[in-house]
Amino acid sequence: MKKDNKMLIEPGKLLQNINKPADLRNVDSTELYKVCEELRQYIIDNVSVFGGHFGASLGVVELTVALHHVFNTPYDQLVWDVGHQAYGHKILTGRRERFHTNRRYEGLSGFPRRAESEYDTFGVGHSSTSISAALGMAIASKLKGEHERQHIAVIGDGAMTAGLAFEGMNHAGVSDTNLLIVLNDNCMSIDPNVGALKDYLTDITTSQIYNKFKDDVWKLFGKIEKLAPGAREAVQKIDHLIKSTILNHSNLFEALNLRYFGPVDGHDINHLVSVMEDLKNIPGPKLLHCITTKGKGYLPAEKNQTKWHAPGKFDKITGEIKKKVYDTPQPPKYQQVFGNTIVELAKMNEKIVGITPAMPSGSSMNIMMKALPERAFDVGIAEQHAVTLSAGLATQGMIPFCNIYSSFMQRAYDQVIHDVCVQNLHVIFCLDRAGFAGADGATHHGAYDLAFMRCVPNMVVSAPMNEAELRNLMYTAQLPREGAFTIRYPRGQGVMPEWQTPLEEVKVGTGRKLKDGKDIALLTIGHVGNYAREVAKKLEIKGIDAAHYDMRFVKPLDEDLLHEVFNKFDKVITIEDGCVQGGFGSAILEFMADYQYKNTVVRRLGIPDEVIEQGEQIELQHYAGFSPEGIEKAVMEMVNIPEFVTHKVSQ
Ligand SMILES: Cc1ncc(C[n+]2csc(CCOP(=O)(O)OP(=O)(O)O)c2C)c(N)n1
Repeated sequence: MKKDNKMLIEPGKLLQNINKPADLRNVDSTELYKVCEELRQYIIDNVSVFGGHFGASLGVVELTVALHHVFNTPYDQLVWDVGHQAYGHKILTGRRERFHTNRRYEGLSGFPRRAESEYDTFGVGHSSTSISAALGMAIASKLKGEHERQHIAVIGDGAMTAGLAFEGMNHAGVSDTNLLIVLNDNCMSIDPNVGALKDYLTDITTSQIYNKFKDDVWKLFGKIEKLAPGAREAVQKIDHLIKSTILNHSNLFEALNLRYFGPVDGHDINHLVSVMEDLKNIPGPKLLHCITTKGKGYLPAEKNQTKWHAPGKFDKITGEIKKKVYDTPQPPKYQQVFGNTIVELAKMNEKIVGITPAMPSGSSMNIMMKALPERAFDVGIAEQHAVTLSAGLATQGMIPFCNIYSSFMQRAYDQVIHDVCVQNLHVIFCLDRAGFAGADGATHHGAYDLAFMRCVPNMVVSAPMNEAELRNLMYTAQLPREGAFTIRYPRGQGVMPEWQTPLEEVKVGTGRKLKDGKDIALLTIGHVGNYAREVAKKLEIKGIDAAHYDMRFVKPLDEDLLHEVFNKFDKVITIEDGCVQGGFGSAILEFMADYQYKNTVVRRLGIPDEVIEQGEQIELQHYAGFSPEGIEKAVMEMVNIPEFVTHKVSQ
């Protein structure tokens, strides 16, 4: 971090004196709007220089200030859903001075993280956990006799589409706890929000008769607050009844036994404060529906909310997003290869359909959604549904390409086993962001997929080393066959500027010998094969002759190729951008044990058995020991220090 960069970002006059929420509570309520202005500006100043999530935090500035002003955090417990919108929260809770390290190696996490602050009550990154987590806290408080303690879950309308959120509400409604769910409704997920819930929320928001009535009830409710509980309950009943009658449907949240309040303007700080003060005194589970604008206060972000979800660095004056400029053509991102290739395949094979759970832009499924809208589906933040929907489609002979980020697939594991593999259905899983995800950190690394997919029957597990391989694997996966087919690839660019290669079938379970050698064999899976290729070339100059095999499939393994390797080499290194435990290297060790190869020493490089936080992908790979330097070092150790080799069999 250059010091001068940090110095550029000066907090406003009020903000510089707010080092914890208690300071905010001392700010006169007439000045809260100024705090909001300064906080918003501070987020803009920081993200424009250092990058990160953007629109979501701008949209909840007033909510953040109101929540910390009204509630007694950290005693009262505030849980942010996903957590990409919690920059204001971080800045107000003692982390302003370190905020320039946000999402960087050894810096602040881009998401709330328990180890980072007592104000981060729950670690997040994956969506829709907030209601269950806050309810757990609320039940614990009740059991401990802490009856005044408040618990607040802030959840977006996108995150609200997930089954987990409904599971939480279903329980909350009968829990008799001090739980407040703040629904931050901006009509957006990363891309525009989808599904019937979105229409329902719009219906409540735009119903004029309902809103007029609601305002009147609210005023009345305020007046009778000090009266006997019986009077209050009577008003509540009438309120409920009329709300249900006025809306086309009965109120969804009230039907789940949650008192519904709103919709309110989520940018009116004074109104928010007064509403929250009221809600604090209303016991039991309740929901406050706030209407906000994603990107509020920064026009380009308000206008193009998807682009400004996480824009990278930008010029805050002109709104120009900074992009690196290259003299030569660059390789595409793997996701772009996926997005274009699925359209190409779908035009050839009418059974192909595309499914994404809320990541059309991130996965590039939006290319198919545009080209063949009736055959590509964004199903909302609903990974479990995405997988079972794919299974259902497959029973009818359709060929679903279900594209899910590797780490989000963790949520749909039962569906992969129970709904797809046990029934031997032909579903193709494209796992994007496999391996280290980079700045999103621990919650987003796609570390475990090779391990958790390869142990399931009726499943092929593969990883392309480059763009052409991705295309060929996608082509192969949609050919007539039974069972599931996983193709995992990393975040970021491949290696082939000329990536539009002809589509060719790959024989399932075959790898490629890319270089012969005699001193040591490097076995790789996926994109890291490019590192091994680079290292093998470099080592030649040092007089070390390393062979390189791109295994391409973790399941089934290319046993012929492996027999060749283990009959020829007494030193082998396996390399994967995935967990060493149970992953590709483990599969190789199992092969070795099964065929009783005793004379080869194997070292496994990959993601170690620990939680690794954020950083550039290459920084993290370096830390884990499988960057090009790490691979070279491992080879040198094995080749030059025989004593080391005999004692250290694996990592
Ligand atoms: C389980 C899971 N799936 C997908 C994502 C990727 N993701 C991050 S934020 C986001 C949109 C969330 O929308 P919403 O809750 O409405 O918040 P907003 O960004 O609109 O404030 C998505 C899909 C995720 N974090 N977790």
